[in-house]
Amino acid sequence: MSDALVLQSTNGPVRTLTLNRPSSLNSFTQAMHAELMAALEAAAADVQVRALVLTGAGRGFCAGQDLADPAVAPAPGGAPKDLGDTVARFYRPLVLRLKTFPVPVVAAVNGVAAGAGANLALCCDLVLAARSASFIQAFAKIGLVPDTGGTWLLPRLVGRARALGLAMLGDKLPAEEAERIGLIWRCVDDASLADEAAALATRLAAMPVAALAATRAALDAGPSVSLEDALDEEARLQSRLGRAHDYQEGVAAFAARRAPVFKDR
Ligand code: T3D
Repeated sequence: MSDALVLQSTNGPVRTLTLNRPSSLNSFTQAMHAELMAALEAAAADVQVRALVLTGAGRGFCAGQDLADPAVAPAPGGAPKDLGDTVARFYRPLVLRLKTFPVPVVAAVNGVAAGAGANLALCCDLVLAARSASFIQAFAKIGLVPDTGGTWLLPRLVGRARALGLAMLGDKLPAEEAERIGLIWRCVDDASLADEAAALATRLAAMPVAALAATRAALDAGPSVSLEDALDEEARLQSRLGRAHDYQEGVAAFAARRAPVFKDR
């Protein structure tokens, strides 16, 4: 057993990070935040890494904020903690790190994903979930709003009506239903989750990942920009990508009927 709160492993171009506080369903303490951010920065800086998998140890993916963490837990008789401070110091940078990650990020949701844990998964580019997994916007049950990007992510993913239903009721959404309503990419059998996530990440790693990261950014910006601005941004991105190695390689490989070897990042 490792004491690390975030386990790291590498298989070829795929780095896997595993949240490792299984006894409390991998809920976030400040120490786990620090380890996760350090692991993300290391993966982002390593040019050999071309895809990232984020998963959890044990029977849960992540139960959000550790509600027993003295940094946030209400102390009887004590002054209330400023939760906005925790959000600004830890969850905001985490979301922005994932949303600007240089390579594709796959969430392999192995079990329950609640509160910030649910939205952490939904921040990832492609979300695979085990059939037994579930997603819970647990915030309303403890008098909070969805954070970790939830207010931004949910309506974009499933529309306002479903976003409000999920956020206000805080019900457990089974993985199959999450796939059906478009909250996640796919739900797979529990026994094949790790293999499916590895295969998906390996496939993404062989693709032009710089273009995939730009695709994520453009799609995320899409709903809040005009059609004219979206078209301008597409032109800017094609200008940049069209001058890069991967486009030249992709076209050359197409013409030569061979597999391309992409390397931009
Ligand atoms: O606070 C701020 O800084 C603002 C930011 C907030 C972000 C947030 O994430 S707020 C939302 C926090 N999360 C929750 O409210 C979820 C709380 N957990 C649950 O509702 C349930 O545990 C689950 C539905 C996720 C799973 O239920 P179940 O029955 O499968 O498991 P369990 O028995 O409840 O939990 C197993 C253990 O994990 C248990 O510990 P024990 O009794 O075996 O020693 C439980 O206390 C612990 N655990 C689960 N979630 C948390 C947790 N411990 C600390 N914090 C948790 N969030």
